[in-house]
Amino acid sequence: MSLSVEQFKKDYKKSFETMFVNSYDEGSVDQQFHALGNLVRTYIADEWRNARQHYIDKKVKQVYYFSMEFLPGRQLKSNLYNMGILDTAKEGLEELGLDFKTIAESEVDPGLGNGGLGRLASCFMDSMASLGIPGHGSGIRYRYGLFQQKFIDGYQVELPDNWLRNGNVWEVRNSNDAVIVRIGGNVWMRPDGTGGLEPVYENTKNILAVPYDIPSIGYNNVSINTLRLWSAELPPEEEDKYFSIEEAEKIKEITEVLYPDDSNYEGRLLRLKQEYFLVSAGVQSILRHYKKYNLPRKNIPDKIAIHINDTHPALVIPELMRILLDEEKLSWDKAWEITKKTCSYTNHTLLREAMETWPVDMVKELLPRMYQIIEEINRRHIEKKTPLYGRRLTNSTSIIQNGQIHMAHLSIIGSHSINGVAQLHSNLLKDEVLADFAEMYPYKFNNKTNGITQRRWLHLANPELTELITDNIGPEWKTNPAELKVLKGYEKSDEVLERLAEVKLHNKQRLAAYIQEHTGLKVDPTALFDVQIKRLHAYKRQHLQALHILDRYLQIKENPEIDMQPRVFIFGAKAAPSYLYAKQIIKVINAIGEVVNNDPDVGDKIKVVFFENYGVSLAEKIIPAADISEQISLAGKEASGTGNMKLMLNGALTMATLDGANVEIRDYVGEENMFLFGLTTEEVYEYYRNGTYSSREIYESNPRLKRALDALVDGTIPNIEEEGRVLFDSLIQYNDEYFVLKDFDSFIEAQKRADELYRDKKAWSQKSLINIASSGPFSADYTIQRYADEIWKAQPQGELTENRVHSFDEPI
Ligand code: 26V
Repeated sequence: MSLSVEQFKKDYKKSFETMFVNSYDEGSVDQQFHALGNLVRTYIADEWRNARQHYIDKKVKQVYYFSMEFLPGRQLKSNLYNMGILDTAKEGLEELGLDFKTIAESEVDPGLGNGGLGRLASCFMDSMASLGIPGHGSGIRYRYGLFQQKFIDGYQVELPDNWLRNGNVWEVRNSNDAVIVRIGGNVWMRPDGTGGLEPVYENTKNILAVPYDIPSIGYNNVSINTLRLWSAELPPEEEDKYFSIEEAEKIKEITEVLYPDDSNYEGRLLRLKQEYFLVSAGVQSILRHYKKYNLPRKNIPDKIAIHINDTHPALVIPELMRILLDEEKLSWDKAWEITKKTCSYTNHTLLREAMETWPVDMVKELLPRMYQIIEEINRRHIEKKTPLYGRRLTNSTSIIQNGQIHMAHLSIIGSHSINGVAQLHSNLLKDEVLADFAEMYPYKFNNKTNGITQRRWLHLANPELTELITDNIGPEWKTNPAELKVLKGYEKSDEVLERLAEVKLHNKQRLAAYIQEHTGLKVDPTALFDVQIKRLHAYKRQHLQALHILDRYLQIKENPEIDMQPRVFIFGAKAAPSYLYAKQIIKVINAIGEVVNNDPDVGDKIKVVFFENYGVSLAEKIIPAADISEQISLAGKEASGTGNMKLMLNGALTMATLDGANVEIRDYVGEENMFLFGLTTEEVYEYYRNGTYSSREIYESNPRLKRALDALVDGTIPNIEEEGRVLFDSLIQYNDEYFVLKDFDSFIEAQKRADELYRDKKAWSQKSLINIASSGPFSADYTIQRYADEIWKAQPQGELTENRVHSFDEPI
């Protein structure tokens, strides 16, 4: 939008004064933030309404992205930026004597997700709006987000995340669109008088699902989509039925808190309630909206695409069937055809323990009608497939096995597409984990490599680098990310390389100041910043990095005069509260930090910083300052990774195994511009097959590694008697599930190459430049374009995107 600074100032004052009945210069920072957020809302109100109306008028196909998690990050800056008025607002506020930075940082960061899966959903929201694709999010408005992490004595402690304390300026409560979700009770079928059957529900619990709508504003266009988050409430007409407060509390409990585990599936009743609550509210609301199109029901798949983000919302499939059968009175075959054509599913994990299954008894009791429908889907699957594929394949693909409902099986059978999130991951799904399904439904399997929004992760997080790029190659890359490759032409320009090094140094200085302010630790901004930021999990191998640090420390102790490239090891990671081993790794790393940070022999050679409460906002500060990006999971375990893409985009060099999207990063950037090490997926699978791995043998034959491992248990690092021992035993006694010992030598060797390269400032900057220049293909805009073309068949809305400067050519 076009807006003068003068007009903005006038509008801001008015917004503040009507909201707080006070002069604009007398408010708190929080009030300033709310006045500004409110103003943004009024600015976009018409466009938001227009976009919604446009979709209805033109009867366009709309995408609904169902996800139990969204991690949008702070939205003020990103909204202003996408609207094209960020600089105007900054200038206006400054002229009013207000500090934009302070205001922006006062915004809470909604932690409605665990990690990669939730952040991906939010990057996708940004890309859908920016491409003008009618695509909405459907999620849960958790009263409490992911816990706030603190360290006490080096141990993780979890505190509740009361993110709604001061309200949420971006949301609109749409009570008009509330729907009822029924759980529990009994259901039986009776003749409906027209020759069919209808379900009769008895003693159900009725829950009011109230949507809170948040705008998702496109970049440089007038396309505004909706993130609809559902909240559970007591239905007003039933208030007197729930005579006890506990009953009422039980209802609200459904949307009370996000489950903080992202790897270990646990069949908790409340989680199942959450999943059905999201699904039922979302599907009802979509079909209600569809009625506005006045089209026959058979056209649903032409106008609606429902995407299932991992299996968590897989009940979409039986819920859509329920409505089509019970309420719309369609035949099974017609309903099934519509459901399959409407739904698509993304798998996000290769870990067996993260695959969702629900006990039959639990589903029967909580969701009796869902169970009947799932059972019938399963029965028909077996009936139809047995003659075609035989018993073995039919059994292994069936939805109900040994009293458990396999949600991935339901998702594949009930949708027309299943994709993985990086090429390697998609191949492993097809060839290993879900091979039986791939044999039955080869046409359903496809890959959609993840992507990230460069707007948040570069334009906004790293304005200096953004300026450098634009100064040299012009602004075209901002709307056409493949254009970033033009930067490669500057590989030999001393001027550009020096400026790039300077920008990195500035970002590191800012991060160093932040570290000092928040941890009291002083770090040298000219040291190499080595960054590992992601959830804490054994397969991600933060403990491999811990052993690396110990190895360096022991070298220094042996020879305090040693010439060693100074490094700052930076970690950010939350462990699931119930994941004891992950918490023990946190304690061990903190304990190592305590020793090395305070040992005068070490000085600046090693510093260890473990940030508390890692999340989107911290990532925005750390990523622009990274020299090395640690992507060191055991090959074959990380589905994709997206932090790897963000760090590369900001000029970090990747230290990586050939896992997830690292493989594609290698393909684009070239292996000479990163540090590869470790076992390949094939080698890992080979070990699984022949069972010959012996970590003890490695321990006993590798004195350098032995020394680092022994330091966990010999008192070198105090205060980890228990944690050090657990870690040690897991790696030696219990044969090192994630092959940490096997990869240690090649990791250390790759780190040495990094040190050597870092000494040659120019060579490092060259590689950094090539990394930035090669990261265009990882724009989520491309990923979304592929989802839209190949899975959803959804069209960008030209009328809403005419401001756009460029079309999105595919990267080569
Ligand atoms: C799993 C579970 C398991 C049951 C309990 C609750 C719960 C909650 C979340 C999850 C999600 C696990 C899957 C996940 O986050 N995968 C990550 O997805 C990223 C985006 O595709 C990808 O980059 C990461 O490699 C992958 O680990």
